[in-house]
Amino acid sequence: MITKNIKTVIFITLVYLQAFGQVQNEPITKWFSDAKLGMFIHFGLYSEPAGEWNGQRTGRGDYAEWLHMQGNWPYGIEKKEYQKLAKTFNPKNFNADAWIKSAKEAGMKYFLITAKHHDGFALWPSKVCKYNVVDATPFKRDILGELAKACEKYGLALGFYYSHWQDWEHKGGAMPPHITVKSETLHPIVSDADFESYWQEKCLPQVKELMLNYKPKFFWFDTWMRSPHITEHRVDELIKTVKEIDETCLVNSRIGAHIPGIKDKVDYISMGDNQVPNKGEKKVWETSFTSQNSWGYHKLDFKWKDSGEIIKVLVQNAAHGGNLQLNIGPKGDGTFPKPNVKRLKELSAWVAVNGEAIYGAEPSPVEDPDWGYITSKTLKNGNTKLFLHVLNSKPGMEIDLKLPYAPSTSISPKMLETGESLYWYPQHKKMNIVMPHFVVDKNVSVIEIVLNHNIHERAERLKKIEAVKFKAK
Ligand code: FHN
Repeated sequence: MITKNIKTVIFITLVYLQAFGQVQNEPITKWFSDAKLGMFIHFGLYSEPAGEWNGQRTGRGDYAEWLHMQGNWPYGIEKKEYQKLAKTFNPKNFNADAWIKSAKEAGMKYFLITAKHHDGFALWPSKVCKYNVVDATPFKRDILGELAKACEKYGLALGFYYSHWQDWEHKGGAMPPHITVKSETLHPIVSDADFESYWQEKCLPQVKELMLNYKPKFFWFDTWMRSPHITEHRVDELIKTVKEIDETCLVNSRIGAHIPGIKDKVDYISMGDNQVPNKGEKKVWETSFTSQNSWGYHKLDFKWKDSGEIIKVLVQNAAHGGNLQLNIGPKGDGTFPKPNVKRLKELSAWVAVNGEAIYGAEPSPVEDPDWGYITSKTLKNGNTKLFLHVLNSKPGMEIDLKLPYAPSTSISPKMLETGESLYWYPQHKKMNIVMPHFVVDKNVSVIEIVLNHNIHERAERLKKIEAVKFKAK
């Protein structure tokens, strides 16, 4: 009887919330914009040769995942030769649980993997094409299936990168947009009829298969320049394929980066590779950021970014309303390269004490200061908490926080990590704050300030007053 009553109360509450908009109004992108940090993985046949072919480094751009086209530069590797990699692809130490656990520990809220990259090879047992991990390799395990289970276990949202434009396996898939050697064009553009056959026979059915088999929360499609094949009609068709199965599954803007108005068609915006903008977008957005120069693991690429740089990009994006998707290229045996293991641990240490300043945070109406970035949160009582992310802090250094109005003297800034209260003094429309004498974090130290009002509302009001004054003049 009691259980029945509880069920009825829950049902009525849900109906009420639906009817009055609280559930309905929550955008489908809310989880994504709250998340702020995700893991991106480039893993495939190219992970074993890792940027080297017959003792030679990959040409141009140093992208290990481009080996098929950039090994034996500029000619690329013959299809038959490249595809032989499948016969020995056997990442024996691949452990989905370990990957997702380390993403979780590093503070990542979602996980994105190359289900199919440009080489056309699928990391799941696709019924659409035998060029996949179960049918074509000795490994014979459903990598995506294992990862999907681990994501569920650790509570991470799962997403798939799917190369819908470039596909070097299917005869109709788009080929690299270049190159003329001794007046011969290496990859003549595929005809629209051939591309259409790829689109109908492989791309759309595989995306459907991914949707039905693994129920991803988002897709990351990849174009980065004008393409005659990726027309508005095809973009609409692809979006429809996803949304017909789950309308809450998110789709990114690089599904058709060159199409005018693309941002209005999609759920979130993907920046260019490693692009960290100085201001936000109207929609939620993300930067995909490499750990090395290459996306896939490259054994000769030593340009590893340090964790300080990664954390700075994380806070810069958060302050502008965007996410950071940190890319990792696992090695051919299925393990993460040592520099990644180290950086994930460092990231984990930073978010463990400063996560509050990132997750679910919003930009503040204060413009970027010269010492770092600012995020904000609205507290339950409507007041604002500001988080000041101070880069490269020095002992006793003074920073100033410019406010849209004179600061109230009851404000008390504190270090988020240690709880130390900081000395500060008001000036006209600004607070001067003195940093601790012991540096809290050499990369990004965070100060929290609880305001006794809502800064967004106040800034809005002031803007309106200014506008009225301006009109009156
Ligand atoms: O060509 C790909 C590249 O290999 C990688 O996947 C990146 C990720 O953003 N996207 C393309 C280049 O922009």
